[in-house]
Amino acid sequence: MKTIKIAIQKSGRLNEKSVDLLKKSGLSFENYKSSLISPVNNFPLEILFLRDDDIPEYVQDGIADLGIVGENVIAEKEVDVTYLQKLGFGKCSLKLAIANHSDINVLADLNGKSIATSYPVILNNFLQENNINAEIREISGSVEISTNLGLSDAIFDIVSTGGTLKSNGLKPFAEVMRSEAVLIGKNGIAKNPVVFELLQRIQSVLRAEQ
Ligand code: PRT
Ligand code: ZN
Repeated sequence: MKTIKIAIQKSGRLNEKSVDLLKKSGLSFENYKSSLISPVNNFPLEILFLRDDDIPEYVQDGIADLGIVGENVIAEKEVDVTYLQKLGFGKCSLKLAIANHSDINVLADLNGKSIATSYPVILNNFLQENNINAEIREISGSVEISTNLGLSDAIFDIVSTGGTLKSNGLKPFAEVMRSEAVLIGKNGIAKNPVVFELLQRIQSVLRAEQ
């Protein structure tokens, strides 16, 4: 039988907890050093270490059978994959935020304004659902400083503690989506006996941690 591949984040906020979860599920492997693929020594599985942005498409296209990634990234890529399990870590929220002294008070005030974000697809869907006509400025990082620099009237970004917003003179304005890390699979993979066994183990780790 073909070895099942699971894609996890190579480095960043989800790497350590993804590795921990798989290790607690009884899998023995080396965490990412320089090799992008690690075989699991005691289970018919290979771990692929990727940028989180690439994981949804790799799973949709079947290059990986499974993946661990934030719901925000899945929503942004608009992929067709199967949700297998919420994992309870990487929790955050995607929010619109404005400057403390902003004259924006209600959603409709965003009409004609510009919003900076790294999540243009999620933002565009939200604006369309709410009949708001605003300009989306896509930037790849440090979204929080764009308002101070006069590049945008509002931002749309991930918030967890809210500390980054605060230290940049911004305040949350509206929550658009909540997110946490999830286990996804390519469509149809849940029937695979190796995947079934792994899912059982993951679920018993999650139950024990509750
Ligand atoms: O290199 P790679 O592309 O793989 O990683 P990345 O830099 O794109 O992502 P990374 O590692 O920063 O985050 C991975 C995932 O963690 C995200 O896609 C979210 O699902 C989840 N997550 C949870 C977060 C946060 N919490 C978070 N706080 N992702 C980012 N942040 C950032 C946010 O962008 C903002 O700049 O932290 C800042 C805000 O934090 P607070 O606590 O000040 O509000
Ligand atoms: Zn990323």
